Amino acid sequence: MVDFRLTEEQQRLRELTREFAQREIAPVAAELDREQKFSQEIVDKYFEIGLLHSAVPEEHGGGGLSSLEGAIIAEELGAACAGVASYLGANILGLTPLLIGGSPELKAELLPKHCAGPNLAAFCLTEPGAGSDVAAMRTTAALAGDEFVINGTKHFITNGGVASLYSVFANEAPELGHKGISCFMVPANTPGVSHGKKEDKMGQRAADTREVIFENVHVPARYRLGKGRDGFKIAMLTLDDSRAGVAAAAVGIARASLETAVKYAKERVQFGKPIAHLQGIQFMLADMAIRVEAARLLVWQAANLHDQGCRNSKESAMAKCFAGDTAMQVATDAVQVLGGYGYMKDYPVEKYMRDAKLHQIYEGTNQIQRLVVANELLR
Ligand code: COS
Repeated sequence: MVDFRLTEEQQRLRELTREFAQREIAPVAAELDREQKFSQEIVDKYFEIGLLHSAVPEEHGGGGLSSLEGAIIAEELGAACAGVASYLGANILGLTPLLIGGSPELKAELLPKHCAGPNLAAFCLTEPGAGSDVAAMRTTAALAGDEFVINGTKHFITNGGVASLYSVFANEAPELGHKGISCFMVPANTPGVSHGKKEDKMGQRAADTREVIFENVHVPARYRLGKGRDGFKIAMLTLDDSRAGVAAAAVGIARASLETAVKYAKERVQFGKPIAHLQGIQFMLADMAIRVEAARLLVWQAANLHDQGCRNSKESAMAKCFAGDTAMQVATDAVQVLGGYGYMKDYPVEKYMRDAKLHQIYEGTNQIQRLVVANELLR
């Protein structure tokens, strides 16, 4: 049976998040964007309503929510401010490798402490010379007694300067390419960890995006996840999971763009009547609405598959690609519906358009998503 209805509990979760996002995030979104300001206050309040660590199982101090529920939340956050959605979501992204590959002992050591407060994690995969090509990473890890020593630089790291815990990918045997990569949990206060300057971004400016530098960083050998040298797979499994959430935030941008355009079209009078009466505008609004619904269905399918324990590489790549492209298209169309006003900062749609662009780039470019889909088709 296919049932697209949310349970009463899920509907309440959506209402709770929407109410929170519209009260605490939307009113400050323009300011955070303008000032390129990260707001810890929002993190604190999001923690207080119990959603910050929502994807972590309850036994480890988290909310125990499913991927589908994570997608419901992410859409609401994305509709309020994609930059904030990005940094709240990056906490879950940073913790997912630990959830996938951590031993029960390591989870028990790190997760309850992290989840007890408004703490953020960060996912340190990308490097200056290793974006789409993960296996080209140059960060190394060397075993020394009962510790690993990590050296290297990660960049474009969301929460880079504000996280207290990093999941860090490093190669133990560079000559083996992706087969040498391991993933390590690294507390931010470990000696040798530092970060670079905050990146000055086109959009999603509320998120703290930086280089994170590891210079002779010693971590206990037990902080290595999985069996070791299986970090590439941990990264791919993490991205399979996280892409649905990122896609959901993109749906949020698209939905907010559509809502703004509909409201404006009903109010804006030209040629003696609201422009909503013009078929040229109506067709644009209809196409925008069709794309939003289709994107949400792909997101829910990808998240639902994950919740059923099925591999969802293809479906999460499809969702991420389609939702990212949808956010860009629908935000651009919203600017067009608002005309000259849409291009001004007095209305939120120019921000939606700038924020949407990143959804075609991060968490794997949309070209990489198409590659993943094609690989699955041609396997
Ligand atoms: N789940 C489990 N295993 C996976 C997997 C997945 N989703 N995808 C690939 N693998 C495995 C493969 O089965 C293969 O295993 P073996 O070595 O045992 O044969 C291994 O990983 C290598 O796979 P592949 O040859 O497909 O890797 P490529 O180097 O060709 O890269 C892409 C694959 C391009 C898809 C990958 O590097 C990628 O997703 N890049 C984008 C990274 C990204 O999203 N960066 C954004 C930063 S995070 S914000």
